[in-house]
Amino acid sequence: MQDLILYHYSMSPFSEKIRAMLGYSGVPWQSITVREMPPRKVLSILAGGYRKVPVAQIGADIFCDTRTISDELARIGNKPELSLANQPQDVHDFVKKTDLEIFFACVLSASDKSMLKKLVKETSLWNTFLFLRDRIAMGKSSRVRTARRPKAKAMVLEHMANMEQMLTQDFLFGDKPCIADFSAYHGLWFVSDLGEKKWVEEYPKVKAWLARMKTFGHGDPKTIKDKQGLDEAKAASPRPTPSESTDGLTGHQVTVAPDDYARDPVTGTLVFADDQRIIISRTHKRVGEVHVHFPRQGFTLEAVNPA
Ligand SMILES: N[C@@H](CCC(=O)N[C@@H](CS)C(=O)NCC(=O)O)C(=O)O
Repeated sequence: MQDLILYHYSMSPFSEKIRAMLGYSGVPWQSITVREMPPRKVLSILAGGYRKVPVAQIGADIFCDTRTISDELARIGNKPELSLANQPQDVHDFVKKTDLEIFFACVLSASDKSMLKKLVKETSLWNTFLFLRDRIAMGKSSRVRTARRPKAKAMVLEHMANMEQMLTQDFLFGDKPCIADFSAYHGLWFVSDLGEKKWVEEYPKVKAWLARMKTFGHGDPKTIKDKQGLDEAKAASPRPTPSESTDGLTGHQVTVAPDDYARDPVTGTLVFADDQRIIISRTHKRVGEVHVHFPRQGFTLEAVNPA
């Protein structure tokens, strides 16, 4: 089996969530850095216009959203605690809130002039202008209601206070980490590391937990070029689907899109859908056929030409 390829960029919190899971699981990986905003040619070939990051690839299977990527890491690394599917309801509730409401609160409250300066330093002034323009446009088409900055900061502090109560053991739901720890980690990483906010100082257990999460590192990725990712997809065939798909749209042209923000649709032929996963087949002359995987929850699935 080919090593997993992660398409990501350094300042992306959801990418950091997966990088930390890769460190924790010890799954070998290859790294392809993408721009902070579209156009991202390699991802438009492989994932057909899905515009969120990160995206992962194993051969001719492409995984969109950190939920499908973490399912793969759980399977390959034999770490079932990384899959949401194996978790009790309280973990589901925590992850849902943390990956959306709290993520936005972290980003809004910690993004300031010094963060923009970092982006200018890491990329360029022009890139930073394009980034801001892109995110403003993305915000306009978003269906997520976000808090204003002072409220966002209050939400982050309340979240930390809640975590401080939860941390009676080394990790949020026990003595070893699970998907909830990684969901909580990436937002606070953004606030504390990129945003350099000292808010965690008031919460000693959260501070110690954050340090513990960082010890997982990112593993030892091999940096490769876009071309290698595309060549790997071309050389492989999509793996068999998990079971027979019984969804009525199977075999039809469909669009799949996130239902919250960055809702750009991806078109393909539905090959599998159940209550956990959607898989569509897409063909591109550069790579041949690929299967693109999405979580079922949080995505719309529609026929292209409904009867
Ligand atoms: N639900 C998605 C969220 C991913 C997400 O929002 N990623 C951010 C970067 S951290 C993004 O894609 N922003 C827009 C972009 O980079 O084009 C997941 O779990 O992967």
